[in-house]
Amino acid sequence: MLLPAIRRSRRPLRSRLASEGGAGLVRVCGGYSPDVVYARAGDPIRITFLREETASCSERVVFPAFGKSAMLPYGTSVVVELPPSPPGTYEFTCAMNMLRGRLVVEERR
Ligand SMILES: [Cu+2]
Repeated sequence: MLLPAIRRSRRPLRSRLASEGGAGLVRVCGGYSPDVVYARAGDPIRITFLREETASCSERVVFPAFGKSAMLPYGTSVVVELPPSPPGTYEFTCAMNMLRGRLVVEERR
């Protein structure tokens, strides 16, 4: 977000910041896309999941560090709200810990 558009980055493609009005959209189909979501430290976090498959593996997403999980009905946007958090990387997974993604909370500048 803060990088000039012309600068090439090897980092994974960024979704919009999950802390900016819930714009972090993660599609769920055989995995999480994107599998890295960014938020700013100290801001409430909203991540929207849209599950585009019926495979039961992905029917629940779990945020272990937050003690939070959510069911993801097929084809329905589900918003997961997490509290403002310190900088760090927080994993999210399916209930079997097979599908994995990361929430990266970045220092405020
Ligand atoms: Cu699974």
